[in-house]
Amino acid sequence: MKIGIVCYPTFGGSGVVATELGLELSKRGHEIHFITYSQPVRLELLSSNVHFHEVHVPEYPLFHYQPYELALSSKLVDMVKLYGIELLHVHYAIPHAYAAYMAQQMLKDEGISIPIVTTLHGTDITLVGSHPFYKPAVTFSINKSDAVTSVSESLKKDTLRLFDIKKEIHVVPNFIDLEKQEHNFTDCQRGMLADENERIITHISNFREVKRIPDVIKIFYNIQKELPAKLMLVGEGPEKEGAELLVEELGISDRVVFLGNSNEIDRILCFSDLFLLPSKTESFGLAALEAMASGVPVISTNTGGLSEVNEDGFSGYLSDVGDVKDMSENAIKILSNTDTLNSFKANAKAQSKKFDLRNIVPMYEAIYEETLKKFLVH
Ligand code: GMT
Repeated sequence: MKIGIVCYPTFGGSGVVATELGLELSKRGHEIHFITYSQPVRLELLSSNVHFHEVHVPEYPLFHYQPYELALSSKLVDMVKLYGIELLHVHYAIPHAYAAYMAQQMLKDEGISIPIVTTLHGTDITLVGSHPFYKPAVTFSINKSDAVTSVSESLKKDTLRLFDIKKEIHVVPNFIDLEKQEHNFTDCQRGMLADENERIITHISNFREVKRIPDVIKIFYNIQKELPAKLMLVGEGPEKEGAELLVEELGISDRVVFLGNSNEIDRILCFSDLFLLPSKTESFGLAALEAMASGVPVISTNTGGLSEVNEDGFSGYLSDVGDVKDMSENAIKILSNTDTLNSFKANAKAQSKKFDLRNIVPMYEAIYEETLKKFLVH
């Protein structure tokens, strides 16, 4: 099948999922065309089955806002015609589902039919999409998609609660390539960042307010009072400056390392003992799954889809949003005894197996086939 994938090319979870999905589909014989404004960060290897088409938005002084969705829909039309793309899979409703619908209508005018599969990732629904400024356009684009998927049951419920949706929503959870994980980094080189007796705690995100970075730091502050530990903060975003100030204020600068954005997440997780994700909202929590696949237990909140990923008392613990005390106590419970830590590490790995890409990617393939079949009949 020739599939066009539209996504954000950044370090955000939706872009990562879209890229890993495209790469796996290409291995399974499909021809994949990534169409976005720059090369997705995890798209390192281009092969004869994987193409990347950049969307340019020409600067024009008259435009106060550059019209990306216009440029994207035009690019989609051109690429569908040039490469004979049979289906568009758009990740993140805003503005991708909207632009894809426009492309679909333009192509229809030229006698070309192409179905759209839209995957909802979370913030396009829970934070941005439901804002009154966007809601009518988001509702319209979801309802006009030929198939709709969401990354968790919780996100499906939120979508149905917040929007007037007439389409069936298929839940297809995010996934992880466990085989790739197995082969990566047997030599973790943890000595480069921490002493032998120190526990390594990690947080990875885009440092937006929703990630509750001050909670990450406060939980770590409580942990390091009880046992020797280091905190690795991975990512960049608006909350980073405040985080640096809080770390200094608490007098723990020598125990906190800011690593910035990284393409070496596997390497960092390889030497981590515990992952912190105290988010205010999280439709799935791909970062938590990536941690678990590396055998790192997760201390998270119980918001959104996190309880579908992290099993309380098994792969880690879940607490209410903002309950720093409970999250700190749970973290210390796991970290203070090596046997307990090792059994949580093994459990985390076992839990991640539920999300092996070999089980999940065929779910997308089945949706593509079903959608194409229905679409061609009409
Ligand atoms: O969490 C973010 O800020 C990034 C965001 C995105 O759209 O890239 O992540 C969302 O999609 C991920 C992939 O499906 C999910 O794992 C994240 O839970 C979800 N984020 C939120 O719901 C806040």
